[in-house]
Amino acid sequence: MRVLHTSDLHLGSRLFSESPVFKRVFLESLREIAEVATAKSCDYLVVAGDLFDANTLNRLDTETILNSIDIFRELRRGGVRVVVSPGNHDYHVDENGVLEIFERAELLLKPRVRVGDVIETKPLELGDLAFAAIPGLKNSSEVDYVGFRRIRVLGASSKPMVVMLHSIVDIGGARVGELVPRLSGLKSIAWGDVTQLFPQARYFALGHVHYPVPLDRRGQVRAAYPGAPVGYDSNDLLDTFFLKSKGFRRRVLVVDLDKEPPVYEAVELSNTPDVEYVELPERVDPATAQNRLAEALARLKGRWRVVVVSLSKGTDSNVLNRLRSTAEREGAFVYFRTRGVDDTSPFTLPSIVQVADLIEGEKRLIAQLLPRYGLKLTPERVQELIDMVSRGAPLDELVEDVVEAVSDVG
Ligand SMILES: [Mn+2]
Repeated sequence: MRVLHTSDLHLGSRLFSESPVFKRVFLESLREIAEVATAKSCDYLVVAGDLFDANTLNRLDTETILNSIDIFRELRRGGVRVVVSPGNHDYHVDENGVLEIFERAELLLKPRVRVGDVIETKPLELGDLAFAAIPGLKNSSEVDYVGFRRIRVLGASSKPMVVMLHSIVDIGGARVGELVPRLSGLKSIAWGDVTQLFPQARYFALGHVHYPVPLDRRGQVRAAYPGAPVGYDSNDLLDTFFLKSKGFRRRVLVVDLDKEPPVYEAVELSNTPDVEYVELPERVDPATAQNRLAEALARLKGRWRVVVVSLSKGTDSNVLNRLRSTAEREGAFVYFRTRGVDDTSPFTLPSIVQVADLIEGEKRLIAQLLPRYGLKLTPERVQELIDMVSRGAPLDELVEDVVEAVSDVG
């Protein structure tokens, strides 16, 4: 049995949304991954979370939906079965999100998972294998579920198991935070905890970490992160640049599960961004900036040429406009990062204290705004409604509550 393991495709991501051309890179990379699965005679395409960037259809564009349907249908016709577990971006609490729609249309298979006081996970038997999933959750709370033993594996299966896990896991005692500095200091799942939970696991197909771990091109593994094919923010683009400087491209893993321990081969993708990085000095003049961009563009090969430009806060907007139009003319994409503003890692979560401050600040702001709109609601009630939206509460329930709240005004 051979599986193609990928994760974090983030289809429908807004990363390149301003560019009608670059928007397509997510789908093109999915197409290439499907081709690799077929070319390498994989029985399964395993996506360990965040296949989609959002969890409901209305937050994804039609092109993304239609093209993904086409690609999954081709895979099915070719005899490759697609098994997907939810990540923190596409997990839907009521199990009626985009993954469930694709599942119902028989375009993908999804091991059953229910999140309540405990996470109940039911392995899905397919052929000679069983697939189990632990989803990625908001604020990485799946780490606590595992740590506090609040996971229940339902139904016994004697088949070798692929455990699809969307979280930060310290593989074999190696702390991911030490391997990927941007993740250091974040809570993670202990290796001993997952191996104890899933004693019959042959392979842990991990997702959530966008950087490939291990980096070697082939070897024996019990658990691995293939990394994101494209990523979803400029930090991922910088990681792509960093990987290139070490001689690596973004990749998927072909894992042979008949071997014990499994043997993997990293297949590098060509239909993903080739990235260069340029740091512009303070008060840079337009000519110098343009030269630096031209040099970077000349170093880029391939179809998706991306330059990440780091600049200081006060950089003249004329400079930005010129760089943007130069890149566009060249069929490339330029991504600006402002020093001192965009440096923070997207993985850094604010501490609980900061979150409490945010909620207080939000309440004060709402209190100031409400009279302006002639509304007599309490700020707390508005916050409840905001919470309902962010929890993804069903629309009819939401509308009902809003109507009720507004009619309270009298
Ligand atoms: Mn994720």
